[in-house]
Amino acid sequence: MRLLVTGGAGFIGANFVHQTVAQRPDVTITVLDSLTYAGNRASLDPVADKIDFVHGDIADMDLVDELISGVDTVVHFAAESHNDNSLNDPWPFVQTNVVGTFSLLQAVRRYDVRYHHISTDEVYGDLELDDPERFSESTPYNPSSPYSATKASSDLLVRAWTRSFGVRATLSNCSNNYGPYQHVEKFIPRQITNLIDGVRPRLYGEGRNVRDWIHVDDHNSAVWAIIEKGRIGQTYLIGADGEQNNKAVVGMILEAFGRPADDYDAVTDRAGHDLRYAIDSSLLRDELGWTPSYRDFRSGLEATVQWYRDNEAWWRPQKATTEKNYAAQGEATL
Ligand code: NAD
Ligand code: TDX
Repeated sequence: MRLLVTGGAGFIGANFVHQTVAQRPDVTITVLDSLTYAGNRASLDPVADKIDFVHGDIADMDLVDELISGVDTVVHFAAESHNDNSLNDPWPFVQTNVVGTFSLLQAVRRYDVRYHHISTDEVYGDLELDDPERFSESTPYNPSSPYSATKASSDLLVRAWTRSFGVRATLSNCSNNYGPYQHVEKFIPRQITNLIDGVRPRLYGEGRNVRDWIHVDDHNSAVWAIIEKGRIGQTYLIGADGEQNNKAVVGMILEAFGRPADDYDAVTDRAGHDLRYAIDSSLLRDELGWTPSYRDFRSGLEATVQWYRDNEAWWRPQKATTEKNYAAQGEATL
């Protein structure tokens, strides 16, 4: 298989490339990534001699046309991915997530190339803490933030290109990922690297918000199951039954550093902050036989803490700028 991976220098994309190189020697990989602040060439160092890397933008339609004419399959990870940034400056989200996806869809349509679209559970909005229902493939779209609205828009483009033009696409909407190579702007790596620097974790509001955590390797094994066995036109929700509220997660990270569970700062809450995400992944499990490998969140989190301790050279260059941006966006201790 000749595979084009967009966003392969980002968190999930880089882990996908590592997993694919390790497990599928028959796959030839080209990564297309524009190396925004979130993209890092160093994340691909362990596989650098096994892949082709193209530095370019998914919205560059000539480049995308040329690359897609030479592959059988596209997996599309590239995106502007951080909610807080989308509140501060939504334009790059519209450009990359909507226009960039349009550019890829036009090319896969032209060359009849198989396409898998990576999306998020945030397209469904949020749930009450006591709602017995979780998100499923039939939950109506109801995005809250500019980030999730642009991801929802991109999903709808894929569905329309499949129905109207016969594009051979599948979609997946996954819950919150954790693991190695995640940018220090995101919740878990931010708190781990704060603690390495002797700074207290920063919890938005009261920390009641619930996220449904999944290890990045489990997300990526599900993506492969869908590429290989998924039904064309179908959406699959990916999740590993990992609901935790933010306060509990901060408590576990503090514990891994030998600190008391309440040794954090409560800071300004996120505008429009979604309360709870929760995924019902029955379709993926029943139809495609997928199951997650990481079943214990605490031990997966401890391994992630260790990865950031061992790989300071990878994250250090981003840390000061990231914290400066949070301060500039008005984050303050409550
Ligand atoms: P990330 O921000 O870590 O990485 C995004 C990558 O895309 C970076 O390497 C960046 O350089 C690249 N990129 C951005 N704009 C580009 C453009 N115009 N052209 C080419 N490359 C560009 O993001 P991530 O957390 O790895 O997320 C990957 C995908 O998974 C996204 O589509 C995101 O919506 C989705 N997703 C993420 C999560 C999560 O928890 N992180 C959960 C569900 C779905
Ligand atoms: O410092 C922080 N303190 C804090 O309490 C940060 C950065 C976040 N939070 C909270 C906000 C959320 O409730 O932690 C939770 C997780 O925050 P993020 O890591 O920013 O993730 P989230 O907004 O849930 O979105 C993530 O999961 C879905 C990814 O960033 C998205 O790309 C993905 O689609």
